[in-house]
Amino acid sequence: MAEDIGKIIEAAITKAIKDRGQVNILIAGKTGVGKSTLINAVFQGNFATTGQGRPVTKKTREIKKEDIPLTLFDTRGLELKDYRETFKELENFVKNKNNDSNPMHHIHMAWICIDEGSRRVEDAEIELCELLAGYMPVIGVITKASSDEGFRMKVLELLKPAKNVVRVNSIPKILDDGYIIKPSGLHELVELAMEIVPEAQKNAFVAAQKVSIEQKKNKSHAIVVASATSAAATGAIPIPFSDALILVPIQIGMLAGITAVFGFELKKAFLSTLVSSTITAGSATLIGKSIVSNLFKMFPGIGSVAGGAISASTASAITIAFGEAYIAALAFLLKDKDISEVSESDILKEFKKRYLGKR
Ligand SMILES: Nc1nc2c(ncn2[C@@H]2O[C@H](COP(=O)(O)OP(=O)(O)O)[C@@H](O)[C@H]2O)c(=O)[nH]1
Ligand SMILES: [Mg+2]
Repeated sequence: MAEDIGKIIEAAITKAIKDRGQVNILIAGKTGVGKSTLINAVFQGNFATTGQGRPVTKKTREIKKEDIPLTLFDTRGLELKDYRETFKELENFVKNKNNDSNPMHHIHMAWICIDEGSRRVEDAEIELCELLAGYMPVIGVITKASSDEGFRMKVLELLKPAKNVVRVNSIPKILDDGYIIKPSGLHELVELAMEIVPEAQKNAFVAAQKVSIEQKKNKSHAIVVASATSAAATGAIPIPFSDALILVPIQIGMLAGITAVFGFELKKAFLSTLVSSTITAGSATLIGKSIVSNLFKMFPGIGSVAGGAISASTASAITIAFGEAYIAALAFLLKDKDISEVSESDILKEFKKRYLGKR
C-alpha cells in the first residue's frame, strides 16, 4: 500500500507541474529604471539577484530559477545610441521564440519600464513597444512612481500598442522630511498581467508572483471544484468505505495542484507526510471512514452514509473540505511571510488544525 501511495504521489507531482506550465516574460528598460527592483518585488525567489543570467542577445539576459515556473528576459540598454543595431538581434530572437511550435517556449508578455522621474519616453522605447506588440501583449510600467503630473497619459499616448500603463513604486522611499512613499501599483500590475497573459500561462504566473495571495486562492479554488467533480463522479456509484480509496488519488492530485499553484516546491517526502497525517489521519491504511467521520464532526447534517457507502455529495463535500482547509492554511501562512520563509512543518500544523481540528 505504501508503495502504491508513493507512485500516486509521484504521478500527482508530475501532473501538477505539467498543469502549472511555464510563463516567460520580457522586461525591458534603461539601466537604472528599476527593473531588478520590480522583479524582486513582484516575483518570489529573488530572481534579479541570483546571478546575471545567460546572455541571449547583446543586451538581453535570460534569468531562471529552479522550481519556479518563470523565465525572465531582462533587456537593458535602451538609452544607448547604438540601440538600433541591437534591435535587429532582439527582433530575431523574439521572432524565433514566438514562432516555436510549442507555446511554452514563447515569450508570453512584455513589460516596458520607464522611470517616472525622467519624464521622458525614448524613441527606442516607442519602437520596442511596437516591435514587441506584434508578438505578445505589452504593459507599460512607470517605475519609481511618486507624482504623476500627467506623465502616465503621455506614456499611454506614446506606447500606443500597450494594453495599459501602470504606475508602480516597488520599494518604500524615505523623503528628507521623513515622509515615506509606500510601495504602490504592484497589485494593479499583477492583476493586469493576469488578465492579458495567455490562459495556459495563468497558473504559472500565479505561482511565480508573490504580490497577490488572492489570485493563488482563486486558482486553487478552481482546482478544488474540479477535484470535487471527479470525486462526485466516483461517489455516484455508492461505494463501500474500503473502496473510498478511489478518492485518495483525487485528493492527492488536488493537494499537489494547490501546492503548485501557490508556488511551493513539490517534494515527494513532504506530500507523503501531508497525505499520511491528514488523509489517513495517522493510520497506515487508507480508508475513507476517518475522513467521513471527521467531516461529519465539522459539518453535521451534510448527508447520511447509508450502508457503509459514501454518496456523490459526501465524496464531493469531503474533497471540498479537504482542499479548502489546505488553501486556508497556505493563505494564512503567506499573509505575513514569504514562500521561502514558510516551513513544511508550518504547513502541516496549519493544515491539520484546519482539517482535523487538532490544536
Ligand atoms: N524609490 C524607489 N527606488 C527604486 C525603485 N525601483 C528601483 N529603485 C532604485 O533605483 C536604483 C536602480 O534600480 P535597479 O532595479 O537596479 O534598476 P535596473 O538597472 O533597471 O535593474 C536602485 O538604487 C533602486 O533601489 C522604486 O520603485 N522606488
Ligand atoms: Mg538590473
